[in-house]
Amino acid sequence: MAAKRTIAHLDMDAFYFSVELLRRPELRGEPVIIAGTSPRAVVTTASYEARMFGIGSAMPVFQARRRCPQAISVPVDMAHYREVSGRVMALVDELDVPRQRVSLDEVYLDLSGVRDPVWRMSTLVRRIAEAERLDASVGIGPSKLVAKVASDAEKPRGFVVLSREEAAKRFASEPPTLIPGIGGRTAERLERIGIRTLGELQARSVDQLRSAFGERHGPYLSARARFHCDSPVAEGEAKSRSVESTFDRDLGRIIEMEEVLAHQSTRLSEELRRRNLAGRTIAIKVKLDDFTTITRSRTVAEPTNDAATISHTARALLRAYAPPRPVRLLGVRVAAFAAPGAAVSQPVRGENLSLIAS
Ligand code: TTP
Ligand code: MG
Repeated sequence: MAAKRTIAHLDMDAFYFSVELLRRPELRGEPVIIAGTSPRAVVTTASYEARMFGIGSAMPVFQARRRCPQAISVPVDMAHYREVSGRVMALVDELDVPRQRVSLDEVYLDLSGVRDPVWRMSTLVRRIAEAERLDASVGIGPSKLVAKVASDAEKPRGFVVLSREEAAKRFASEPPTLIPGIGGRTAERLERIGIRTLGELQARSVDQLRSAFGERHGPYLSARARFHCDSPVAEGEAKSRSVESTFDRDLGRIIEMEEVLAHQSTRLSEELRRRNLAGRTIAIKVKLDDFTTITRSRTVAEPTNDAATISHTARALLRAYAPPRPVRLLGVRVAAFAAPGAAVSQPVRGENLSLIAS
């Protein structure tokens, strides 16, 4: 059995919004969305006041406006958020423990063997508050999974410490999608066999899940539901890179879509080359006008970062899928990177032809 681990997950509260608030204090207490300005922009984050209207990340701005017409819209300023994030991460680094930054506002720390991890983390939160005037939530547990879910459980300014068993019990009535790694599609399939909560998933035998979900996925679901997780806190480079864009108007013709994919493939290729990365899996993402989102992927023989190969594969995937409705978003991704290059991961989430690492 592996040695007992102590993992913390730190996640800044309403990060982009809180950063904006510092230079625009008049926004305090207001429903605010941070979003792009194109007609098809989506909300990157919302103030907690705006969230009370049911507004959340990734919601199209027009929909957010419908729910809360008085919401104040603030444009996204990535450069600024990146700078603030850098300073927060510098404070994290002062702890001098292994850490894995997963996005601008989210980081795992491996505090195994460190004395008084709870005190260390509360000190860190206080330092961030003093130095940057920003709040964060923390989860602490025996794994990344427990830590992540715990950090989310009492936001904002949450501080939740749980053992695996406590987590399994505490979140038993939550939907399976609470667990990172269990997405909407899996949840639908679970529901079809009568599983609506983590508790119900925990109660099923591995054998039953194996027959419903297969040799690998079945046991995985069973273990995740009971908060088993042994993935390391490792500052690897990003596992994939992608480019995607939401259009100002839906695309109906395949030829237009192919043009977009070709352009995206070129950008992605440049980005991969710059970072000395090449991957074997090429994928497309398509969002239809009814918001149905699909991804299709293909694995090629050799790791590639070649624009023509990426573009060719993306086009083939698009043709094979043959979007049944107008398309509002297209994206291309390259994953399954080969040799670990000298790449530095810089996760960016956003919209409108953004480069994304995950
Ligand atoms: P989150 O940590 O998911 O959200 P948050 O920090 O805004 O709010 P919370 O208090 O619930 O943690 O994401 C961090 C930042 O990443 C967020 O401020 C904006 C950005 N982001 C996007 O750009 N697109 C997205 O879909 C999400 C979820 C986040
Ligand atoms: Mg956050």
